[in-house]
Amino acid sequence: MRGLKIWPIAFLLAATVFLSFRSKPQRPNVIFIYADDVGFGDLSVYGATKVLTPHLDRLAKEGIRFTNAHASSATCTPSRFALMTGGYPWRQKGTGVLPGDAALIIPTDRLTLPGVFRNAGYKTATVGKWHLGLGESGKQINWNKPISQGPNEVGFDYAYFFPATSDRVPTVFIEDHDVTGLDTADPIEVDYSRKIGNEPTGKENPELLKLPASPDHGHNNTIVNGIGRIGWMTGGKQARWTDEEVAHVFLSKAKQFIQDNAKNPFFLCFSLNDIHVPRMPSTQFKGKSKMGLRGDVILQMDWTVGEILVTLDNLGIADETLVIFSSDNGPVLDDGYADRAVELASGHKPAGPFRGGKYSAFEGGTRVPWIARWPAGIKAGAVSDALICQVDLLASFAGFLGQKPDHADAVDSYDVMNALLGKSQSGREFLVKQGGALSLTEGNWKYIEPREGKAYMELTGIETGANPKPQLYDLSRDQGEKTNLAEKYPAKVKTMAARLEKIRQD
Ligand code: NG6
Ligand code: CA
Repeated sequence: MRGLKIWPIAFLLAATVFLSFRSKPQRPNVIFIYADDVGFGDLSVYGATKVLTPHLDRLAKEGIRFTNAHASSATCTPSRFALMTGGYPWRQKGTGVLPGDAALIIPTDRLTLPGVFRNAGYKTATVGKWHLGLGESGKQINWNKPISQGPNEVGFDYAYFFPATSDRVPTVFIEDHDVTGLDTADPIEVDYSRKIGNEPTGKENPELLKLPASPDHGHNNTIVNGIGRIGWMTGGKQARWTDEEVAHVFLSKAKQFIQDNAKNPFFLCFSLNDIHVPRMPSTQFKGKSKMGLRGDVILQMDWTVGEILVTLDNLGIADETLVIFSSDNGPVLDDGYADRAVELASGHKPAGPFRGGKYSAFEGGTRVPWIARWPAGIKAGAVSDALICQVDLLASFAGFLGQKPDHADAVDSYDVMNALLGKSQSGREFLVKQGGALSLTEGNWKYIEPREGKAYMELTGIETGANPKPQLYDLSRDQGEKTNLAEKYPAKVKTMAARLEKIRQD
């Protein structure tokens, strides 16, 4: 008799232990791989057929793939600002694409995404592109001394990065506060307003270029490694990078950080240079795609992701590591260099089914790939159409790690962790995005506010979404934003315009 009574109790106990083990939020390592300018249609798992991305396809197969995920803006700096701060970038002045000598735009007293992880006892690092400014505002950066403010001052224990974009000077790597490999006898100077020194420029010596600039784009200042850059620099010859090596250098630093922290929780923001211009793949990938240099760097980017996955496998930490892959803005074919991306695309649709691309208020500007894998926490092979945005990572991880940030610390960030982990199909209820004009997405509806300006940028071949009249699209029937319903539904336009205005005032 007694024995029989014990069984249900033992079962209950075992079930409780099992359930509490399952539901107890474990603390995975988190690697956020942030690709540059990769469009919704650039990965085979999102429908690309002219270029294949087997490693990202594997990531999706072993994790969850999102179809309604967004960068907050259609260019890099503002998207990164939102990712880091949990706030819409347009609330703060000076958050547009920064030159290479800009001051740090993230206030050092603000809660940041790496700060959330640091508060939870994680080791944090950023490796790759930075593009959020360095040093104090109003002070010129002295590249030859430790640089006072940067990633380390906004939450990263370790940082290995380049200051802006690979098409902007200075073309050097920085480790924490110092330019790496700098010969102090050859100091670096940088200027964005006028030519300094007497090194050749793309404008004066186009015959020296191995990758010519597209006409009129302006990538024709100082030539480094046979490529004209935006901005002028002198000195630092020994420290200058070789473009063909950038992906490998960043990967080796990312791997090192992972290895060094395999036994403790870590957060790594791995911010790839690929597939931004100048597209200069390593020898390993040159000519390996059928789409020219842009295709080659897609292969290189995919391989990089694969290398991270192999590193996790080798260290035996794949199960307890959440890997997220996304992109900072939509795609562009011609972004300033004559790399034949347009001509060789031959039917490839970098933005997939969406209109516009990088710089645009249409979906192509901000709707980006988003894949997440966490074997211990995400069901493999899921696809989700929950509305999520990179601005949400701050509140989502804060909640997940048991923190409650003040509203002011994460104004626009929502805890959508259940959606991120595939536990719920509903994400945000609404989202404001920036691509020149601001837009408001609410359920199936998207409203783009009126904006004067060019509807089409000839240089990049991109529709900007600018229109002096309001635009309203029903994304459930018209994901390509072809039919403007604003005149048909004036009341809807009115409520959405008013809501956008209210959010702007928040
Ligand atoms: C633009 C550059 C473009 C790219 C972009 C930033 C010109 C004409 N174009 O101003 O080449 O560097 O800035 O890209 O200079 S982003 O991905 O970092 O936002
Ligand atoms: Ca970008």
